[in-house]
Amino acid sequence: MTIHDWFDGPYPARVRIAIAEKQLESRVRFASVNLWTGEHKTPAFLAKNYSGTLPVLELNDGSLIAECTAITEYLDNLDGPPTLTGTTPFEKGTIHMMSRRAELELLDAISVYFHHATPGLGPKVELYQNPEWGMRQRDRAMRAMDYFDTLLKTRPYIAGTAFSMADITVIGAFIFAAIVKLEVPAQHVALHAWHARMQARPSVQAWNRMVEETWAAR
Ligand code: GTS
Repeated sequence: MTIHDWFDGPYPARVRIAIAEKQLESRVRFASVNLWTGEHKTPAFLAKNYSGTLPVLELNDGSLIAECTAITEYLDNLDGPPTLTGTTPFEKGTIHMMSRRAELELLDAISVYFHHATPGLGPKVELYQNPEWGMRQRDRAMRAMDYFDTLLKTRPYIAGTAFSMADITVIGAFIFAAIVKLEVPAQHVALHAWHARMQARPSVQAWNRMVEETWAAR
């Protein structure tokens, strides 16, 4: 399997963390697509993913799966535990709901803020920007931080009692928040405590290490 991605991207991080959680590293190779030069918008890449976004999973027979949640579901169904997308119908539904909520309200909102209200990937890639829309999404993300903080006062993980894809989505949001220097307010104690626990996971530590080492080697 090949993952087409960019090493320190927050969305690619979601899939890389899922791969590490599932211990599938030996079955995957990574092919770099340079976001900063707009390689993800070239005809060759758009033929792999109509949306022109990373990451994309390419199977050995050439089949393609885009979208982090879809890729994570595929990987999760390859092998045994840990389960990232749930086992029972209720778990599956709840994890899907919470991951989608984390995307819509938090991660995607931060991404829109980045692309519309900051220089984003630069003028060659950001062909249309709407700063007002970007700032609204920034506010939306800040409201979502409050929501997830309240939620985590009552449960250890985003979707309930077990680590799941929904946690990985919020981890991706923290990664993007750090890139755009959007601070998670200190008063969100439960959210910060959850994040500290996530940072201790070997999958997240491996991602942090990989990013540091890649930057150091550049
Ligand atoms: N819904 C998609 C998914 O879940 O895979 C969103 C993917 C996405 O936005 N990926 C970013 C991207 O391609 C990668 S990164 O920002 O995390 O590095 N952005 C480039 C662009 O031009 O939107």
